Amino acid sequence: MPAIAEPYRIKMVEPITMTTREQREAAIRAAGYNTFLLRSDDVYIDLLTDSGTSAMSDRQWSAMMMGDEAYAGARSFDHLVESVRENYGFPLVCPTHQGRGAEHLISKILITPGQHVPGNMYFTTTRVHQELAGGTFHDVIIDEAHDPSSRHPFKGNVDLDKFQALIDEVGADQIAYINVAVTVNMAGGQPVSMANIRAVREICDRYGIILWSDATRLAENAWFIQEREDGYAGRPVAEIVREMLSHFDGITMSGKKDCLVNIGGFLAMRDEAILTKARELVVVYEGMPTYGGLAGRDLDAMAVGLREALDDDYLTHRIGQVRYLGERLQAAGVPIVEPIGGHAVFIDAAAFLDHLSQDELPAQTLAAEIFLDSGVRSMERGIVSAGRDADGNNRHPKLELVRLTIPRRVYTNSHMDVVADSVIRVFQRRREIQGLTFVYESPTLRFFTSRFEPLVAEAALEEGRPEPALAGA
Ligand code: P71
Repeated sequence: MPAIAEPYRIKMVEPITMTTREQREAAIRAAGYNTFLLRSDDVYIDLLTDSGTSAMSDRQWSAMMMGDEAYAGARSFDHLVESVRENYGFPLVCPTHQGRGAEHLISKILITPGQHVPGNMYFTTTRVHQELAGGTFHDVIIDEAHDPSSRHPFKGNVDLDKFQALIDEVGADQIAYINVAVTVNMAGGQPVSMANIRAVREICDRYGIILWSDATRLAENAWFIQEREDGYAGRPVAEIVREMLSHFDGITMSGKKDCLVNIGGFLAMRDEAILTKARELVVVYEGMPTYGGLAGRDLDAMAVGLREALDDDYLTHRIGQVRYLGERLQAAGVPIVEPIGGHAVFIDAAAFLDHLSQDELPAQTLAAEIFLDSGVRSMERGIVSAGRDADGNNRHPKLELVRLTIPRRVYTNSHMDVVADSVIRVFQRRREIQGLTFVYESPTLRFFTSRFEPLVAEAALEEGRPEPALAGA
């Protein structure tokens, strides 16, 4: 395999902080052992998320300088619409401040309270907006998606039998729409095949069900289709994206991922009636329909970034970098979700800390331990993220993961080596690590702001011993 270097060169740099173990102990304690509550200045390599953390290109920065900040009718909006039409094939666009703004609007527009919304695995903000609109989410992803060791090439696929069973059970008229995410974040950044999208479209056509997509990471999905699906080798990603999207009635987009911007999102669709409703709502919740809570310059940056993200060389390097990190961990025996996904390496925290029960919050614990070891920030994607069900009971998701999320065009493979070395060090002393417990649990999207303490602290306090920073620390 020839080495794949960055298909860009570095024109501007941002210094990052190096910390000592003592500083990191103080920082994680102050953050209630929640990596979301750490200060960025205390973080060395920030793999919390790939959302809004991209480096923009010189072209994007130039476009920003040309942004039109008129309150209404700005040409920046026209630029976004043109770019969406050309690259995604949707004629109609409604900008929003970010992805969840678009999710909020589409949930309100398409869901009548009491209806059902199938999707290929939940995403936190997506499901919350569906529930707030009175809908009930149903997971119709294939079973392999819930198995970290399954090497299915398209682990994001919709299970057509599960979708059909839901239609049979509740009736097609009680299904608000089906939401197909490309790629599937919570499954590990796993793609959906073109064949599966086509098959879902057929079912939707048969029953008159709206087919929507969460297209947040669509470029990465298309790259996997090019790599893995018969008939797509050698086809440009831009072409595959157009074909993928041709099957959908519309999309919600978080521009903070595959549009390579720090803020922004939108709805895009074909149906004028949906656009009209979106425009009625966007003025209440986001801003005028031509800016949707964004500055004109943000719209221009997004218009340029969404095109850049479809570049084959960029994607080969991008996904190659994620793979580089994943393969280094695999070589050391660290359990990770396979196949390695598009935006992140997901560590199987349940297997990594198999001496902890899920209620001892293995993924939350592991994220804190990795930070303590090296200042690398990751994100819990397990029982804490899954929250509670309608009866107030903790959901126990099959996947208990720590996500090492790679920002786009930001870090080099030297950074990936530092991350791999740190995770491997923690892996080697995993038996010393003990769990965490909630000390404050926030009622919605609890992973963002909840606080924790080491479980050993309780025992230590009872015995009158001083509280350690974290078990094994
Ligand atoms: C990610 C994020 C950002 C995030 C959201 C919630 C908790 C923690 C971090 C955002 C997504 C996403 C998908 C598939 C919609 C959104 C919302 N992801 N769909 O992975 O991944 O977009 O953040 O722009 O509102 O870190 P938004």
